[in-house]
Amino acid sequence: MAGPPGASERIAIISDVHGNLSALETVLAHIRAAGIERIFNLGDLVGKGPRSAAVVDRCREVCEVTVQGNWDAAISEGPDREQPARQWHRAQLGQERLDYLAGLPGSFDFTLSGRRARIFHASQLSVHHRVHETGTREEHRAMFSNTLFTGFGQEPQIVGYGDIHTAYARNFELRTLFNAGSVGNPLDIPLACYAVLEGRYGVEAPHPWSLHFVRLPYDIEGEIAAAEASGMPAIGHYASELRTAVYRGLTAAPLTGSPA
Ligand SMILES: [Mn+2]
Repeated sequence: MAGPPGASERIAIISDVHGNLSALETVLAHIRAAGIERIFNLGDLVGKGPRSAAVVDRCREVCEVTVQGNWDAAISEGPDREQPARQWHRAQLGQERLDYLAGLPGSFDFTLSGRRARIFHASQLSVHHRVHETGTREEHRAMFSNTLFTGFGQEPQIVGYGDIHTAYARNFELRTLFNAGSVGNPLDIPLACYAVLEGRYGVEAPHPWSLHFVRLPYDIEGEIAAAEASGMPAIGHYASELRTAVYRGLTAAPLTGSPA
C-alpha cells in the first residue's frame, strides 16, 4: 500500500510495450510483487506485437498516467491503404481503443523529493522527434525546455522518456536525463525493461530520491508463437528483434521500414 502522504514511494516507469502481452504481464507481476503501486506509461502501447488490444486494456487498468507514443499516434490517426501493417493493428484495436490512443496527452509534469520531473515519449518537440543516447549535449539540454508540446510549466530537472528502446541515465548541468527502455521490444538487451523512480511524490522540499532499471527474462518464444497464431504482418522482423534486440532497420534483410 502507498504510505502516508509525503512518504517515500516508488513509481514504475514502463514504456514501449508494443503489443507484447507476455512481456507486459511479466513486468506487471514484478511490479506487483515489489509492492510498487504507481505506474506511469511513456507510450507506444501498440503496434509491432500481436496483442495491442489486450495491452491497451491492461495498461488502462493499471497505469495512473499514460502519455502518447509515435505508434499510438500513427495507428490512431486513420486508415492508410499504403500500410497494411497499420490496417491490421487498427482492426485488432477497434474504434474505442483508437479514440483512447488519439486522446492521450503528450507529456506529464510532477514533483519528486523537491525535483521537478517531466515525462514524454520521444522529446520536448513531439512524439516523432527522436533523441538518441549518443545525441549531442545541445539535443540533451533541449529536452528540458518548455515548448508548445510540453506546455509552459516550471522547467524540469529530471526528464524521463522512451521511444529509442534503449535504457540509460545521465546527469549533466544539475539535471538528470533517463530513458526507461522498452518492456516489449528492447533494442539493447533482449530482456523486458522498466525503470523505478523512488522519492517523495508531490513534495517540494528536497529529500533523497533514486532511479534504477529492472531487466526481466520473459517468454520470448511464447510471444513469437502468439504472433504467428495471430497472422500478424512483419512477424519475421518482430521475432528477430525480440530474440536479438537488434533493430530491424539495422539488419541486412529487405525491410518494411517501421519506426521504433
Ligand atoms: Mn516505440
